[in-house]
Amino acid sequence: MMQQHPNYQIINVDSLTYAGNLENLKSIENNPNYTFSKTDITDAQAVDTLFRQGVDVVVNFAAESHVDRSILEPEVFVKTNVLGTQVLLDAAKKYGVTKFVQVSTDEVYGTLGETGLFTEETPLTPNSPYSASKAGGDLLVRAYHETFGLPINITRCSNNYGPYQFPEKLIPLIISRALSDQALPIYGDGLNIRDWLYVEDHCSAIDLVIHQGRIGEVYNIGGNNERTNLHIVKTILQELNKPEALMTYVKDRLGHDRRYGIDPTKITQELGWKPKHHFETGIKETIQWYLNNKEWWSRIQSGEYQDYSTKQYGDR
Ligand code: TDX
Repeated sequence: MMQQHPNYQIINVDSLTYAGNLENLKSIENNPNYTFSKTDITDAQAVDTLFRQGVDVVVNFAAESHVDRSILEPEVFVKTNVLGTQVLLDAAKKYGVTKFVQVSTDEVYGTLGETGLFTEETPLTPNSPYSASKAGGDLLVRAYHETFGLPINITRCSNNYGPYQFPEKLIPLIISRALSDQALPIYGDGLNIRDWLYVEDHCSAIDLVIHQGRIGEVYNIGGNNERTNLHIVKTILQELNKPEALMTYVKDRLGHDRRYGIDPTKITQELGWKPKHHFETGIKETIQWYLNNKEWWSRIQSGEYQDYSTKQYGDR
């Protein structure tokens, strides 16, 4: 956003949970158009103070996002993803904004069989506490548009990948564990399918929705890159020259969605969005980034993340 719109004043609101990391923002921290605020979006008073400065556009990226964590501990997901969204909506309604963009996920649509794709009309049938909490937030956003006329858009993207992704998500988890010669946990039969999107392509879509999205509309974002988890893991192992023997089949995730696939026709035709990154090159660039930034993810692998990792994978 700062590169594309150098005149915009950006306020970055983050409560810095286990997944937040100010190190990721070093390159912009001294930019006069950028402010950071360590604020929890469930803190209505703090959010009100932020809005009092005058805010034109809200993009709600703030969320608890990891499905496995939501199975272990659903409460914080409801607090941040539902109540936090409501606090932001109330502030947006009170002070007035030109656009409120809710960044959501294809997971609110549930799971697909072997055929078909999620469109914006697919009914919401979330299967995990995480996706249910995101669907709850989305429905509140929709309701604030219908009831109060708040100018909103909702975006629903497929699985993101790229640099700086927290190493609990499949791709950075597999890269970092393979580099440390640790077992690579494959849930179930490894044949679940996800539709992968390079993070900057997701960002360019959000930029378009902010500026050109028709008020009240939902936009699905996906780059037609469906891959099985096994394909992803084997690609990474091949790139890193590590043995497939590291792959370890473990108990399946509870309620594990079988397949996600996005139909991006609406955003492509209405807003002219096109992803720039092909999966085959994007994944190689991503692997290279993790190879070049071992210090970044090694630091993350210690501490709080490690406690969770112990519960999840039985590491010491
Ligand atoms: O260790 C693992 N082994 C494994 O087989 C992990 C962490 C995951 N998996 C599987 C589960 C999924 O089928 O890989 C697939 C991807 O898993 P995640 O990286 O946890 O992503 P997913 O559950 O698909 O959700 C992600 O994409 C949609 C994000 O975490 C969500 O926030 C987003 O909404």
